[in-house]
Amino acid sequence: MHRAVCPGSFDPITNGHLDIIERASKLCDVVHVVVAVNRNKQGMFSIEERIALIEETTAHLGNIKVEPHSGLLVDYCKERGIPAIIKGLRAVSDFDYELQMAQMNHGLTGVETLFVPTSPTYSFLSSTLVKEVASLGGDVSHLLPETVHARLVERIAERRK
Ligand code: COD
Repeated sequence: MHRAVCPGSFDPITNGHLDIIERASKLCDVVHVVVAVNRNKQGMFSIEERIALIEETTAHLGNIKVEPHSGLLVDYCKERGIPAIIKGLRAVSDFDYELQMAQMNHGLTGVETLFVPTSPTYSFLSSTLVKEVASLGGDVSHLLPETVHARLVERIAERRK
């Protein structure tokens, strides 16, 4: 496949995200990692910080383009002629919502969604859970790239001041 999009909030990028991006990068010439901008949701990291962390942790792959996008994901795809979205599926609980989004996106512009089953090591992993556990003092270092873990610990400490 020439190009595909891996979208998400990436607040922050986890080893689960990275696993999907790495696998997508083997299937495509270029993977567009799209950081969705949601003005109604205040994240732990700014969009610029999330992009910097993704760029840093995917630099070794050599075919990743990271961009922010506000608005419909299908518009991002359409404007660039990208035919497919690649998503990770963690569990049956992800499936209902992912299926709805995939069908909606296909109905809107014909863009396809391809699902990659998560590695069992990361099937329970989400950015939300990582932030909660880390905020309460739990060790999440094995679930994040080293640099992301360092930034998360720093950010939690800053917020406590
Ligand atoms: N293992 C495997 N895959 C994972 C894991 C894991 N542990 N964690 C996350 N992923 C993958 C999943 O594919 C997931 O969909 C993706 O990474 C992103 O995860 P998050 O948590 O960073 O991001 P979400 O779920 O908040 O992202 C939702 C989107 C931003 C993709 C979605 O809301 C969207 O497309 N928004 C754009 C606006 C739009 O077009 N809306 C209409 C949709 S029909």
